Amino acid sequence: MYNMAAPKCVLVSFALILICEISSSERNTRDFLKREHTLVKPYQATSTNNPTWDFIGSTILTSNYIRLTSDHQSRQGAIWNSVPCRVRNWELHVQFNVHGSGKNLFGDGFAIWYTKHRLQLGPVFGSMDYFVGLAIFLDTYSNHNGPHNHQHPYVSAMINNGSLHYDHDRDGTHTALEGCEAQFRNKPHDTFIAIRYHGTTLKVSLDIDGKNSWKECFTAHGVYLPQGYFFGASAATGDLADNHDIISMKLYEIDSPGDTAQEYYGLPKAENVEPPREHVDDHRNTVSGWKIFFVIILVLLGIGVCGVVGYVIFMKSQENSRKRLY
Ligand SMILES: [Ca+2]
Repeated sequence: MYNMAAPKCVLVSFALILICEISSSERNTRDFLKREHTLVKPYQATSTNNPTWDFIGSTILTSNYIRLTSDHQSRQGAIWNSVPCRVRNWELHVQFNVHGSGKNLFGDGFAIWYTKHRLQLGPVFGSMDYFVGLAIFLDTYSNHNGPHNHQHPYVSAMINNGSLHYDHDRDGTHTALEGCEAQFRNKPHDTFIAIRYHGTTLKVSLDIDGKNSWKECFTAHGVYLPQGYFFGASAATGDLADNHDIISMKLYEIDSPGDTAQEYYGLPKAENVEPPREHVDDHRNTVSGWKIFFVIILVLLGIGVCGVVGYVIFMKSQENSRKRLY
């Protein structure tokens, strides 16, 4: 009996190992790469290789890179995926190259987007302000001399429900979720950024040292992003310029069998945003809050007075009618 069972066990476990190995090798290859959200060479807009991507503004395509802006002033360019992303947990890998002739003066940087709206040029690294979704900024130029607690270039994230303004003059410091310094410009080797969104955790990592390994930039918890938004990348130059090149954008689905997270349908939000620091608008908001309070008190008093006056008039008219009756 035992002699018969033993080879079966070996066979079964051998088959299991085979299945496990096949599925784990699949995980790391193109099965989990979402083709419709991926942009790789060759880039010809007319070719079937990139039918799901649109290019606008100063963007030019070559055989080796997509140039959002060239090293010239006042440019805006962007690329946008035309397929909304239904993947709940994902990781986006972007190979980029920011380079130019400027030694000390260069800018402004570029942004990677996961937003509700797409294909709208604007003032936020070449894309629209008051956006709805997630932005990752790779800001190469410090716009103000205020009390920055970090150097540039600076990588940061911003979550917006459409109500927040990106304050370019202050490098968006009042609306940044998290960030890190990163010297990614004018590198002789390939440079990459990874944006991972799993559950409600957003993690941004960089591979910019030519060591072929990811280094964490930051991790933020309590980040809520709905499905169905679009991936994109945009860049802008102003008085200062740089070449902002995208080499590839690859989206990986990272759902695992144990994931039971509920789908989120609300507006983008981040639970752990630092309270804004020394911002004039906040002061104004508290003042307007008090104003509203006083207005409500005045309205209530007004209603009270009207009520009393009305009651008195009513009683008098009742008295008069009674007098007339008798
Ligand atoms: Ca800046």
